[in-house]
Amino acid sequence: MKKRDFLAGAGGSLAAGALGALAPGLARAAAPWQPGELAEGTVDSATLEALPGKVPLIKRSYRPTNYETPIDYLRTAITPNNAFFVRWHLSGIPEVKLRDWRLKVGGEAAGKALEFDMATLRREFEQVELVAVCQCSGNRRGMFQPHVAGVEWGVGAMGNARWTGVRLRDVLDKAGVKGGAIEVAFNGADGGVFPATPDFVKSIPVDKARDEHTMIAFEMNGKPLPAANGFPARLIVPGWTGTYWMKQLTDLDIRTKPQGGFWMNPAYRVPAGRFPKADAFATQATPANTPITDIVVNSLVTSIHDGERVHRGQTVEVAGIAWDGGRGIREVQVSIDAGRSWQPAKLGHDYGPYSFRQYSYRFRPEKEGVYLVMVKATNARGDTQTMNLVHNPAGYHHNVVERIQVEVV
Ligand SMILES: Nc1nc2c(c(=O)[nH]1)N[C@H]1C(S)=C(S)[C@@H](COP(=O)(O)O)O[C@H]1N2
Ligand SMILES: [Mo]
Repeated sequence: MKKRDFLAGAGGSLAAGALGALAPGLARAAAPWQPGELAEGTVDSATLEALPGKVPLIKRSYRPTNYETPIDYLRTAITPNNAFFVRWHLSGIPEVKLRDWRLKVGGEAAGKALEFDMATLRREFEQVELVAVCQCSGNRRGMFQPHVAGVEWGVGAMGNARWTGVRLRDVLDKAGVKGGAIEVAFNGADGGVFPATPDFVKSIPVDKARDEHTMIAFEMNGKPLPAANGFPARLIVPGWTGTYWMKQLTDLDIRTKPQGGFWMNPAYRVPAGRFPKADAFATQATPANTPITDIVVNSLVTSIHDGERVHRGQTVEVAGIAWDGGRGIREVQVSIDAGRSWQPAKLGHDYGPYSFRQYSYRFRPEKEGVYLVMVKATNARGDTQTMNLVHNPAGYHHNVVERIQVEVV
């Protein structure tokens, strides 16, 4: 089947969905620069396509909708709404109308069941704001060697935004959290198109749910959430990977038992002991593995690409962003000699520990030749990026120090 036919067909069968109406007039272009570590087929099959209200993003899959942010939009500390990446697991994504939308709170460990519409949610609880990174667990999966199965993301399955909403804790406390509560589970309005597809339901430990920074957001950078990013409300689970950031949030379930289901286990697991110092998720951990929790410290170079050519005596700027799971970035170091020596980069404005932090470092190569540039971020706890990939079956936590060749002529 040719790509045109595929898009036309998918558009037809999805016509009722908010994102389904996008197929007919999709703007398409060749994809921009992508990391050299991606498989050739992955780079070749990626095109730029504009979802409604979005600039052209790198399409990784159409159904479900998985679109990656091009590196050009990751130069700023805050990612624009119209360039923010889009990740859905299931293909049944309804168009949620604000007037029909309700948030239900209940469960065995809830004092009582409650239901909110948007006006009540906004009125009854204090509004809070937080700048925080949403990064897909599988960001950079496409760069794994050997290859692992899943969406073949490059470096742009992430974004940073200022979120406005209410504290999840305040909403839970209104219902009442009983002593036996161990997890809070949540569901969104989306579903599978086949009954056999497991619904996307996730949970977090009750302590993380009651953390003062965990929130139900209805605004992103001062605007209502885009449909593709979860209108009208989504969870913000600062420091933890995107899988917990439930979009089109409809249900909160205060639980006395661990949440089951495919998306809690076997999905979204990391092998026990391979990654040091992660936030615990004790009610879900097994001897073999544990749910992925906080984001590992990482950085991205956005000013130059591998294979860049410059002239002798020209100033080269090594700039980009660094982030982690909420300890905050303490230092970004740059090497221009393949890791033999390291210099500190200048850090940009501090938007708080859950945010991207910009950095920049300048040098002027006087000699011709190939300079191997590396960037390494360290967080406030002293965690730093790895020099070699820590392999794991699902392709998570890729935070290998980038190696960028700059040819000086
Ligand atoms: N309802 C719903 N929420 C969801 C998902 C989903 O498939 N359905 N995917 C999650 C995952 S894995 C990620 S990485 C983030 C992506 O958020 P974004 O699409 O706003 O970038 O949404 C999360 N919330
Ligand atoms: Mo994700």
